[in-house]
Amino acid sequence: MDINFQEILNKEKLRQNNSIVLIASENYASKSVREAQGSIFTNKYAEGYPGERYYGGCEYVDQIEELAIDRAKELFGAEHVNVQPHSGAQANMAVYSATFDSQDIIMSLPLDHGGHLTHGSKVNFSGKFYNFKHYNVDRESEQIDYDALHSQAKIINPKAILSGFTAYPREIDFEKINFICKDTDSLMIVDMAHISGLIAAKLHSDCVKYADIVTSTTHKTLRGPRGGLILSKNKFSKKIDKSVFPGMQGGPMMHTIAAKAVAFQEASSQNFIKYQKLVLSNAKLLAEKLAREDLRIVTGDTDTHMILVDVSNYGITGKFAEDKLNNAGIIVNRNTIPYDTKPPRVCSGIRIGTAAISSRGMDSEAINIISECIVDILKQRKDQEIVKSRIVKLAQKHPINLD
Ligand code: DSN
Repeated sequence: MDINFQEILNKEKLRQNNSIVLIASENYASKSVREAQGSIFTNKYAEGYPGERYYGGCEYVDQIEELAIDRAKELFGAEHVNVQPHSGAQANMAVYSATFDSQDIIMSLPLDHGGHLTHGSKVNFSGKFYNFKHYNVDRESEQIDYDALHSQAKIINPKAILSGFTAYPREIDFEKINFICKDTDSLMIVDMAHISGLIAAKLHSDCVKYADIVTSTTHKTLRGPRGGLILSKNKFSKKIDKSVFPGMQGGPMMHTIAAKAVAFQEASSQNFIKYQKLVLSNAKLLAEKLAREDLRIVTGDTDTHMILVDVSNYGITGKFAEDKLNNAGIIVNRNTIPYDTKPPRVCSGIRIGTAAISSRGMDSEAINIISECIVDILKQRKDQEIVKSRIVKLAQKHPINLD
């Protein structure tokens, strides 16, 4: 046995079991998903696609990839699916390479308004190699102003409008975005990484039926293995497949594709819908409770798994809040809020998500405790160790199956 590995693994198990994860992009994959990901499919090279591989011995990996594709098509109602991207960032990279040249204008929400790093940030390949122009959220409502987006798109005349965000707590009106894209003759591209579980459960406006191309991760609200996914209309299928392989990647991770197949099956169950309803009700309740304690909820509310909290009312920064909460066993990440006056490493906000705690079966009773503990720490009105022991007790009452 590798003692060093085992020791570190045990410490991580303890950390996961005894803390409360409120990172909006994290979740707990099921034992079946983890077994598939740890399976012997990890041993197999399979460059190419089912039936067209560049290696022998691919008869069963072909079956597993086809199973994953068919299940994703069924789950999301997609015409074409590529399950090979190693991550959401690589899915986006493959889509841009398939669709744009360096001059084409792509409209997106910038990182500091809730977009993702790969949506044109200057420090990322997307901003370095592609011509992104940004739209912003409205200063007052802190939400997408669809009329303003429409007017801006008419002036800019983009090749594509990218929506789907990383720190945006409200429902996105994909029907409206589709209308704007049609009216301005732009491609509609959606990165649904954060909300794919809600969309699979039909608890968020659907983007797959409207968009030309949709990218996603598979591990956030969708609760699968860490990985990427591309869904598209049939007319983009050849370009996208070619862009993923051989364009951007070599051998697909067949063990992860196997785990995606398992996760898509899980996400099509009634239990998954029940779970996503809990994710949403927990987020609403937590937002309400924090607002009652004078924490400002960005946009005033949430319609998703995510709450963006402006902590500046308490005279503290997002960084301070992240550190203090982390020390008490409550894991969040600092986040910029729209029109933030503080630099990104410091920020005025924290981002909170309820996907992981809901997977542990936590409900309103737990939310009461969590919100009290958050406020106890941020107001520095209770000793950190006292709060931490309350959090450990709560966490142990809702064990995660990590074996
Ligand atoms: N999508 C990012 C997040 O939301 O945490 C990670 O890339």
